[in-house]
Amino acid sequence: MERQGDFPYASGDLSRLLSDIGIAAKIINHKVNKAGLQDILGAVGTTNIQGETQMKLDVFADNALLNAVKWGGQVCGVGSEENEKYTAFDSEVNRKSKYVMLFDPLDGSSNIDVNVSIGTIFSIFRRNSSVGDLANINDFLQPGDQQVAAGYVIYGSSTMLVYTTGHGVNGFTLEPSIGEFCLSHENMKTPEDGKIYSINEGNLLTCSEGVQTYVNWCKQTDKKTSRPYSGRYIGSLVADFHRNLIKGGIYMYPGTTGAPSGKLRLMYEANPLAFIVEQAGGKASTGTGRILEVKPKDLHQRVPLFIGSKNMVERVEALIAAEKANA
Ligand code: P6P
Repeated sequence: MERQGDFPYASGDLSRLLSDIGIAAKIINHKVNKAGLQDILGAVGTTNIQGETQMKLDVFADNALLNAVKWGGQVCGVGSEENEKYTAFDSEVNRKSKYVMLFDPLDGSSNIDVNVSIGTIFSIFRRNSSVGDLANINDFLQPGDQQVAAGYVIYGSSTMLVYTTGHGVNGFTLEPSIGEFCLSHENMKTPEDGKIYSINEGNLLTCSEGVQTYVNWCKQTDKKTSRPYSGRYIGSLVADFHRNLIKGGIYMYPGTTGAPSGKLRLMYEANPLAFIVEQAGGKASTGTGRILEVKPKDLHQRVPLFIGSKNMVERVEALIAAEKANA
């Protein structure tokens, strides 16, 4: 609310949309936190005493987000990792709204069973189609530098909502006793350098030479200095990203010989985190270009991702460029 003044033409719609997302985050958090009790409360796929079917948590999270922003009335449509097609909301209120949202409702959900932190990632664009019309695919397939807001929720030792509207990054921690997100990390900045590299080294030999050179450089023991870098890889993008954002570091999911575009999705993983990291002074690259300038062709397209401390991303970009020059 305080930052609304940053937007001369703000009518409060974006503030209300962010508040709707906060409501969904609280609903998801409540469910995720008792995931371990799922067996006691009815295994996924069974019906509980109300006759409701126990659904997979990522489907639950998808429904929670979709319904929160649909009934909040601030978006005309959503694109989700969970659904092949985008959803255009056909009510009079939704058709008159000016935003669309894309999201990964519960990234890293395979980690729920082992109690590892997971997250929700969201990205908000101004619609291209006319107010009053149904949303169409062109409202969604916009380059990341057109985002008006982006953020994530991390369900970890505490539950945090971190987002940007293009005027810096702020982190809010859920205070369960009052059920509100309280500002806990104002104007977050990521260190220009760090000592943490995050990559699935099981894929390393299928990555480009430039990436292999960078990772081996991180691991080399230099007699004159202490242990150079630490490898930290949780296997949950939001958790790895959040740690590196605060401590400094680089997260890499490069292309491989088997998957040249890597694994992560542009529209609802790379773009929102790239907007956040740039606003925090970091960098986000495909390895050869800025993530936020990638022209999307498909709602679910994948993209190689190198994201985090500016100097670390620039170093791996230089090694990739050198490899290409020598090729
Ligand atoms: P891998 C989770 O499935 C995810 O999308 C990210 O959260 C995570 O960083 C990555 O995939 C892990 O992938 O191939 O290393 O298991």
